[in-house]
Amino acid sequence: AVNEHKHQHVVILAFPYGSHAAPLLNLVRRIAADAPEVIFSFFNTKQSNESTFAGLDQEQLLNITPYEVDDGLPENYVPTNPLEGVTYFLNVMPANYKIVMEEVVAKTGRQITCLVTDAFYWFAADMAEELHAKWVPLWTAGPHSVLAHMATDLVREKITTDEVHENKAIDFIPGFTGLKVLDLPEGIAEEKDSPFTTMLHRMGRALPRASAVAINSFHEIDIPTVHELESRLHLLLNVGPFILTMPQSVTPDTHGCLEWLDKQADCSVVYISFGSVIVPPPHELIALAEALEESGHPFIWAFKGNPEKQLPEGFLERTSAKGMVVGWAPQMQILKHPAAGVCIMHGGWNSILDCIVGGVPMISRPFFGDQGLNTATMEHVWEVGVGVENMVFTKEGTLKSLETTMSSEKGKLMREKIAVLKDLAMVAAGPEGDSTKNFCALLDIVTTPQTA
Ligand code: U2F
Repeated sequence: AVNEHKHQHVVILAFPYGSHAAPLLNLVRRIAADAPEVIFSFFNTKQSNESTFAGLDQEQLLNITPYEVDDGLPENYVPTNPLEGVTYFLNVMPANYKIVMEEVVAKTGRQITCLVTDAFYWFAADMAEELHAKWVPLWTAGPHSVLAHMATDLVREKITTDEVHENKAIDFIPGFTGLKVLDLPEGIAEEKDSPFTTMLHRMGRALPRASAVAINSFHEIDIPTVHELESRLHLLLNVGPFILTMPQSVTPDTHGCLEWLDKQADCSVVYISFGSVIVPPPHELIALAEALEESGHPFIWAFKGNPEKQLPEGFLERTSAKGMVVGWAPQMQILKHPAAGVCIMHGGWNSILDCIVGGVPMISRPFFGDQGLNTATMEHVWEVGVGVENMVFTKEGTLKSLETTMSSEKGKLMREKIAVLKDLAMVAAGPEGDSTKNFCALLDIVTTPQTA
């Protein structure tokens, strides 16, 4: 295919918030390594590029060049939280991309032959058509949430406003048995006037136009859902879990978590993390800390913020022999350690996959987007964890969830069930596995010319 590659120019459009740009870059790095003659232009905001490309030198980047797009923020404006900039960004796209794309085509002298984008970018369907290029979106989350967005019109047709309030079961989408209307991401069952939910609705309608849709998941995770997606798309390519299939940047263990885990009993440690954007509200942090202290389980807490200020007075001192409160932690390594017992989390898709690959049951407190659906799926469909009582941390509710997952017969079953998912993930990512074969198909689609 080397000759065919000579004229190919793949443009990547990343979404610069949460855990979106990094997995996309990891996917592109693996494709680029196998297609040295193709050029890859990676478009993202300055800020997100800085963290996404941190620690990678040109040798590792090969034929990938990062470019900056406007983030839409007013001059000298500093957002107070990581998600505040999203609305500004959504307002300037896709125009911000178009400007830079034209410049890069002029600079490189190569027409764009394929757009690899975050799946959010519905507008790429039209862009690709105008360019006579292919469109390959990456859905960075799970199969249920993307199917829910694709089924938005169907959900609104089937479910009345009263039924939304009654939290009706969703019995008309394959793979959704056990799930209810209120588990769906906001803005699906009832239209919501927000740029974010409008984007996701448009995405759901646009994805069937893609040459192929890549997803950070594996075929066997949920066969009915995967089959339904396959029937709605030209081609669905499960190429995950990325932690097993794509190059990863290593998180250094600066606090010595792994050495500390070596001294703990098997399945005894509670690991706590809420991903890259969420900080639970103050009273919930306190309730969670109190529950942890009372439960007596050893723990590692990857804490975003200032633990001295935000945790109960004296908590750090009292628990210093039992627990570690650290900043950014080597999450996957921790969850793979035999001492890991349960993961308290927010239902973020990457963390769900980390738990599956680590074989560790979950306690989830979802906040937004796909997190509620991910939580309900892991609890009611896969039965590998629980959502916290009423979906907020209280001391009593958290103690109950810890008891269920760490000490009950039900918890043991959860551990067995997640071990089965883990094995399926390992097989999928292995040499003969589905995700490996799908990656080859993806590589071919992205790097060869459009036929007809
Ligand atoms: C958004 O997710 P988040 O970034 O909030 O959360 P995750 O999908 O769970 O990803 C967190 C990643 O950060 C890693 C961890 C995951 O790969 O291993 N990590 C770490 O290495 N050390 C730490 O101390 C803490 C985390 C969004 F909010 C979700 O709703 C979506 O499901 C998700 C995917 O689209 O993106």
